[in-house]
Amino acid sequence: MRRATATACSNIALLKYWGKSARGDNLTAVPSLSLSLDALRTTTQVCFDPALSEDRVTIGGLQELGQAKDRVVGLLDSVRALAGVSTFAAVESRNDFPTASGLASSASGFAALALGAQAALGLDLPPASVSQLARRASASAARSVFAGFVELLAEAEAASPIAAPEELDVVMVVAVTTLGPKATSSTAGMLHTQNTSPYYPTWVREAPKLFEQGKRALLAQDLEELGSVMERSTWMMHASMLAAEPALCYVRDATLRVIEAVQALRKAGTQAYYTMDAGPHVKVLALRADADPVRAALQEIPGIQKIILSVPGPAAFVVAEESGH
Ligand code: 2P0
Repeated sequence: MRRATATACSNIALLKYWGKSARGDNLTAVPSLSLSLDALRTTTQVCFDPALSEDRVTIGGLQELGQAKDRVVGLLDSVRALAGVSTFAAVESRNDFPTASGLASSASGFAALALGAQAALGLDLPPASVSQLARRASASAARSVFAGFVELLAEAEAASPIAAPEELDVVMVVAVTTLGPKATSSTAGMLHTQNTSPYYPTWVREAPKLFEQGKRALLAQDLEELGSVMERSTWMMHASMLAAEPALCYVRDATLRVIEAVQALRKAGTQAYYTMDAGPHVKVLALRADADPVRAALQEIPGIQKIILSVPGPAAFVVAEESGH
């Protein structure tokens, strides 16, 4: 029996990825830049056990079957091929935040799985190789292998870190608007956008410019410029979905109320900027010193279930490794 446990933080894209490359292999069509979040973590134990007759997968104690399980098995197969073994594994994964609801649980989940699975088989792969394994399962997971601010270039095999967590003294204030799983997964939503939205080619043309502009702002520690580019990246991505047939709209009324509150904060002199992913929640980037007033402004909004505050997070890490009987 060979077992390892790994933890990875979720990440939120400041400059978004939406769409796959025509080259296949789950390569992304556009570059993205993310922030790993300390407060949103997945911990995954992978146990390769000769007594098993198939892979077993649980998330939060519930057994996964069908497509969700197949994605995990695909990653396990890649790791088994690298290690030259055929032993089945039991995978137990836990999130400390809502699963599959637009809080990037697939990012932290597949990063923790990739790191844990290869550690269990004693591969000791470099982070770039772990990132590549994670990306092939879920592109945003490539970024969760690394700490702080991370880029995944268009059609890149792996992500890479571009700035340490302390580069900007920021906090992400996550306003959770609804609990429960989302209606359309990211994978399905982006394929639908790609196949039916006349705005999608424009998104693919514009996203790299936003990426360059946002990355420059980050490296210049210019939060105002980074925040403004982040909001444009969010809206351009959502515009491409809204123009799909039928329209794909993740935004809800509570989402818009949070955006208005952030705009009001800004008008009153607080640096705060919003972003949304494939879900109704709003993530607000602000200076760490303003975390409490931003939280106070958001938690009174009708429809807000919960506020999660997070500072920039560390790289994925192995918690425990064990081999024996
Ligand atoms: C991102 N999202 O850059 C974008 C912004 C959601 C909106 O990456 O199909 O779960 O598994 O590669 O990585 C969510 O998509 O999709 C995502 P797959 P993934 O964070």
